[in-house]
Amino acid sequence: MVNVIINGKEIQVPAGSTILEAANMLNIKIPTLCHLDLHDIKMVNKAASCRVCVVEVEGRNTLAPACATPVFEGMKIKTDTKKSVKARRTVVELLLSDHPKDCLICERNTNCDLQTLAADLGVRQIKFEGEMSEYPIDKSSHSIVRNMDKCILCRRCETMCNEVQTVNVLSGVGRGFETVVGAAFDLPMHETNCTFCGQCLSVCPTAALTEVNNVSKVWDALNDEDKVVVVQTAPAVRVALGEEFGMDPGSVVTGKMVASLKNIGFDKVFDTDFAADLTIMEEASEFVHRLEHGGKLPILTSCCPGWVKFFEHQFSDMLDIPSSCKSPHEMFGAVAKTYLAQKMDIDPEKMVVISVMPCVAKKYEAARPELGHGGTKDVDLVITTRELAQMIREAGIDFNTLENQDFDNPLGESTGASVIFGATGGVIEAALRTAYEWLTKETLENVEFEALRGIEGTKEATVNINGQDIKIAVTHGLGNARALLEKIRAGEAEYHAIEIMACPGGCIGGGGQPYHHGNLDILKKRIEGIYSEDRSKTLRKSHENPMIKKLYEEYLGEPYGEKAHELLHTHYVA
Ligand code: HC1
Ligand code: SF4
Repeated sequence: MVNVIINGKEIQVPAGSTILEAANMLNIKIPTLCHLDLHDIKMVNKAASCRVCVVEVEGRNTLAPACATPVFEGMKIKTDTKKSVKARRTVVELLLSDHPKDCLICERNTNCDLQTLAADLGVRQIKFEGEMSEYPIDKSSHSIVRNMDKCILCRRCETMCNEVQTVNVLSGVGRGFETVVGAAFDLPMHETNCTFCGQCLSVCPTAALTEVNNVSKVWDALNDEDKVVVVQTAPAVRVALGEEFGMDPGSVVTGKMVASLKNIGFDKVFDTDFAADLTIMEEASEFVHRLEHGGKLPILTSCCPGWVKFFEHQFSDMLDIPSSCKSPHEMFGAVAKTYLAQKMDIDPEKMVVISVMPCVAKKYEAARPELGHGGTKDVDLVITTRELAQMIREAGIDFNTLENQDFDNPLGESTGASVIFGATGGVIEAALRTAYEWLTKETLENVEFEALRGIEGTKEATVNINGQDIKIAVTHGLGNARALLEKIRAGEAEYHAIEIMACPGGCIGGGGQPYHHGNLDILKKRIEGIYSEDRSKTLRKSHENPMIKKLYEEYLGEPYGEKAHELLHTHYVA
């Protein structure tokens, strides 16, 4: 341990700690901008590029960046001197000299780390004006907008993409004033290996990386009298949307969310959870089929489009192991435009299916050409949790005082198994609840597979089914997924089934969720919200959903049968 004194207060800290870490232990706030320490997912942005966190150290002539300066025995630090505060303000003023001044119309207005810092430091004038960078905005993809004029070169996105996700799309290109963060050869995003996981934009402090905003297109559909506009909401949205309206992370706002969508004017408000139950019917059937017929194992879950794109690029030699199931929201679209359209007696061409998702990759997924039927797309438009919050605000709805409302039927009924899709481990737990009963013909009394839960990077469990040990793995974050898949490719690990989600924490940590600003406790609270919603349900196994049973009876026939294959399954492309 090392003894240091910060602003006159003594503290002992582990050797090797930075000044910033020591100050945090004393609850002394040193402002930061590029720094980001997401301990739980082992991401620390060490760029030390912005110099906002400078402090004075006794015996040193120059200011020291707190995030990158290790403490030493007897070190005396002052974080609040006139010199350090003035230097921080100058750093921000210099950043603003080459930053657009369009805060009022910016995507991140009121939610931007640079804006907050400028306000906190009392920046009241644009002191330095000179050359401004002007880069074309990259709107090439369905998911992500890249606006390098707003980039402050903090490198958080690079660290996230390269070290956590191991996709290696983003890096610093050029030198000096010409430096930008982008893909090799300045390729537009849609031509790169980007998975559209959106984790880069969830850590971007400004609007340099944002989602493609579809809000005005959704309003257009709602205002088109010829269209029947059907909306579905993903499991993870209900435990995060409340944050946009000042509620605690993890608050379960399912009823208010439904009420807000009905107020906005959607013709039908349905639940992706219904389709998650449907996915379990298909995926558990596929698993049982592979198990009983010597099929390829392990089976990999396929509901996460970021993960799907990752394995298509990086593991193209293993495309026969992921489940062929479409993701739940795509299954929903396929069922809505066939079964539901018939039931409502409307032309599927007049139906617009909108998905509210915690994810930006779902936007790209919806545009995949094979995810449609008879020339019409399963899902027409995807908006994120943040975009839904924007719509609620635009409509002038007082979210907090809304009375709870229920989803419409027949595609609004769901079980606890479906809601846990939103947290890492939930998809495989839901599949096990069903596969266990199908294989053993016995009732599963304890439906909670604790070993598969939690924020740990990779989890494992062995479940004995009919005397056979079924080995399960769960991983989240693409770097963890890569490590696991490489072991399988090398024959060093064997499993029967694996769940993989691209985003840390699973969908609750999706790139379209309310910004966590570096506080991963928020993700843990959302996970708690997910499991509390599961516990509150009477039915907790997908195969018990009465509306799902009815769908098979009235329309689909057998799970994993011919009609189901036609509508609910897909294929992958290298
Ligand atoms: Fe997800 Fe899924 S769980 S992928 O994270 O399988 O986005 O919430 O909607 O489709 O159900 C996302 C969440 C979501 C699908 C489901
Ligand atoms: Fe990398 Fe994901 Fe961002 Fe694409 S979306 S650049 S894969 S972090």
